[in-house]
Amino acid sequence: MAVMSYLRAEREHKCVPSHLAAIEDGMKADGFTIVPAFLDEWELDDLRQECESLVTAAKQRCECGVDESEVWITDRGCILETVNLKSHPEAAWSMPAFAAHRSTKPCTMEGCRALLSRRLIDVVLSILGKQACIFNEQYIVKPAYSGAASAFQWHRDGDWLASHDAEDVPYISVWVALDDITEDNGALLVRRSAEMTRSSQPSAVIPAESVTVSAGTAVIMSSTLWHCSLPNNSSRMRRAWMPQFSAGSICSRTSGNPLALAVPLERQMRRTPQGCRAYKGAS
Ligand SMILES: O=C(O)CCC(=O)C(=O)O
Repeated sequence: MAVMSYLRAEREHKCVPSHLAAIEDGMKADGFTIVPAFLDEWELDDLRQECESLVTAAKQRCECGVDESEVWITDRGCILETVNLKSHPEAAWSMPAFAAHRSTKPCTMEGCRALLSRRLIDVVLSILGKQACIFNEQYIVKPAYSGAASAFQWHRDGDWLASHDAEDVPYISVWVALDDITEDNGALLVRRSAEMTRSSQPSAVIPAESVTVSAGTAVIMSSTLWHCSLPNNSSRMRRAWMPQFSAGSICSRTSGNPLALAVPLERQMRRTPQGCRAYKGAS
């Protein structure tokens, strides 16, 4: 497996160019890269706390306070999103509006800081180029003993593009384990393939590999990577954090409007919905 050693540039939390190059090479060769110890202990703790806050808030909203089974989490696909675009539409394209909303309860300033860390931004810009945007962010929470209800079937994250008449913009998912991941609690399975491979079925020829990693490890996946995840059969909740980034805004071919978040990462791209430019190929 393309496990690479990852040494953080001290203090500044920047990735040094050789690490960025190794991450990019892994993406090109296999469609994914594993980055051990991507989060430090403080970020891990901050994101776990934010995850708990989102679980509590979602539980209150669905009025299932007396429901101890946590079936309500699997009923919503085990996904908890950080941003509510219905109440904060401007957070979809404006970095200041996004950061303000993203830092407010049930989210936290510390969680927002982890998302906008120089280290993560450097990795994203090096893979996707200067027009990269945040286009989604979610936690994936598999309750204890949730079995098959918490398994994810084989899919590519970019499968929805065609069904939503969306422009074909490359994007990546930065899946980060918030708990130690085993085959018993919901490991990812991947079928490595070159980043640009677009076969419509998971190839039976390419073996599925399980990704068992420690908390804090990132698995950076291309939107074309076939992957799934196993059920959580353990006695503890299994959590992951997964911000997603696109190489430009992902717009409807019909309306031209962005279909998800399109928050530019580079300061000079942070303008207006129009200023957040559509993807025009590698920058
Ligand atoms: O965390 C998991 O179990 C899988 C998440 C996933 O595959 C996805 O959200 O696309």
